[in-house]
Amino acid sequence: MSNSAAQIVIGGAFSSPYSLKMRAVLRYRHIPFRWVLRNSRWDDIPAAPVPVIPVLAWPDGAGGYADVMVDSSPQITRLEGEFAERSVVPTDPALAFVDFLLEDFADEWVTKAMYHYRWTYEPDIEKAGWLLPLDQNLQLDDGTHALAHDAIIERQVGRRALVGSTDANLPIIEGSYRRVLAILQRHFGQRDFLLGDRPSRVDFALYGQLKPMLWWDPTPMAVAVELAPRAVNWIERIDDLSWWNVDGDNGWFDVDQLDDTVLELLTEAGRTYAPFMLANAAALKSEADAMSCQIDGAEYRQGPFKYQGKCLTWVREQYSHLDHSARTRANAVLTGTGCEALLT
Ligand SMILES: N[C@@H](CCC(=O)N[C@@H](CS)C(=O)NCC(=O)O)C(=O)O
Repeated sequence: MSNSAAQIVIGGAFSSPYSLKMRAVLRYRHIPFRWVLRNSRWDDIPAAPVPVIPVLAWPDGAGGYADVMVDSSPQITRLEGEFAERSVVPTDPALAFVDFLLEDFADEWVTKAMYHYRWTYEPDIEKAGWLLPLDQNLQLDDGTHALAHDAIIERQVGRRALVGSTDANLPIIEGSYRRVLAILQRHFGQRDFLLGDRPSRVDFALYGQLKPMLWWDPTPMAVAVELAPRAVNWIERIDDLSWWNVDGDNGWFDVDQLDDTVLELLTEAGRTYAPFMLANAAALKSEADAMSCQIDGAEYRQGPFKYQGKCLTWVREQYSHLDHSARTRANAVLTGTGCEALLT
């Protein structure tokens, strides 16, 4: 298991929230792995079905790879099936469902703030423009580096509207970021993680999206230091939790005694992510050019996003697998948060 031939390889980038999320999961779980910078000279992982990062690759024992896969949430699920120790999935299926839902909120909604802050304000754009190309090649010559800076800025700024980062949506996205920070500041005044004395899927998903905002991009960093210094410190912890002690399957909170701050996070998901996901699914179904919904009394609008339609299906599938008792307990937590609208 510990020889390098058997190691899972993760292909990612320092600037990629989902890459950092998965690397943190592997570290915490004590799963032997090798990190490679995707598209660098060390990258020997074949093309994945979709050209996104992170890619996880399983060696075939003969110097190649038997399998490659993308998408962090199914990656976590697969690792749960292959490794038993230090699980990130709560043992109670009702709590596991709440965790799955909050993971998706971080992956699919909080990510909008991440992309928005990176590519909206000049200092963030310039920093990312100069640093991101170096992930793939530290020795890029100055001329090529300058061209890469211009090209990546043009491409990424041009994609802002695709994920909803428009001037019209700005108050909604930035307002949500500030509320999430305020909730986490209070939560981490009492606790080390969201759903137990151990981290779960939501901790890693939030970490992935927040890491760029709290540690990298100057504009959202300044907001975070002011509103949520505890969350800024928490990011450092989640990055490498290989030191965190776990006692078997113990350490999860009771789903019917979750902290008020966790309920507030669910309520934040209910007022933003839930209407977004529902309107997105409806727009995909009717093949409309745009989705729009009301968030906080204002109109939120963007083009429909196929992948997020799939995510809603996954959330509903997880819910449909709950037995009667687990469903009743999950419902008791979700009713009144706005998230229950996703499940009907
Ligand atoms: N749903 C995927 C998202 C992965 C993703 O969107 N990765 C981004 C970077 S963080 C990417 O590779 N985008 C492709 C591109 O920018 O060309 C996950 O959960 O891992």
